Amino acid sequence: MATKFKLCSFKTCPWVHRAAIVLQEKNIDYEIDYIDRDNRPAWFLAISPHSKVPVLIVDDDTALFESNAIAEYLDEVTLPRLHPEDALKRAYNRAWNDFVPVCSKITHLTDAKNEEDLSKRCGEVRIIFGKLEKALMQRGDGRPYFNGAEFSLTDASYAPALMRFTFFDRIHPLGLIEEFPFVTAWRDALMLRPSVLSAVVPDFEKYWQEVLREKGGWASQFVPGAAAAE
Ligand SMILES: N[C@@H](CCC(=O)N[C@@H](CS)C(=O)NCC(=O)O)C(=O)O
Repeated sequence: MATKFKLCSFKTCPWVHRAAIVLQEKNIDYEIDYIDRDNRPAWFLAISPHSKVPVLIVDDDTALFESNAIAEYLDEVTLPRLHPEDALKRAYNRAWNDFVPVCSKITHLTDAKNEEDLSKRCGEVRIIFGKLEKALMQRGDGRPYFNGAEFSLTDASYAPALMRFTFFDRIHPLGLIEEFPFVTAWRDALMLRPSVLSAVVPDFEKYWQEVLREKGGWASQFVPGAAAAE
């Protein structure tokens, strides 16, 4: 049995962020190993079937991959439970956790090739926010989190994308999330949650900006201090 869980990571990965939020919510002592994305070590490739992070090394025999499986496992073995007790609510939360991969459309706003492409991508994000708004309105349990007062695995699932959206929105205001008051309030609560803030590298917003600037794509012009694109 490993003495500590080890989370294999890239610094900006939202899926790692999700797993790290769950570790932090449960006060689990863990190590984080940031590996080189462009030169993934052989030991990592041997334990990650699709060569992706996160991987959680649980013990000498077992490494878990897929952020959702990691989150579910941690929730089963360590209190406090972050899934609702009620079976139907739990299933509903799991359904929304399965929906979270669409959030790559949110995090990839940074890949916009020009104004027109950004506007098309914003249209896709608007559809996602519309679906989340409806779910948040229907849940009827009050704010601030997905299920109401209690932070859940579903909050951990969406916080990474909503944080990265917020970073983008701060350097290039889109006026988009404001169309969805429930999503805005949810995002605001998640952006204040200590686990969400501390499950990333220190000064993460600056680091995220630096990565965007270094990528040198069209959207990098919005990073403070960057030269405007032609
Ligand atoms: N479904 C996976 C997605 C993980 C994922 O896409 N990780 C990215 C980093 S953010 C990755 O490792 N990409 C490397 C690659 O695609 O080669 C999960 O939830 O863990």
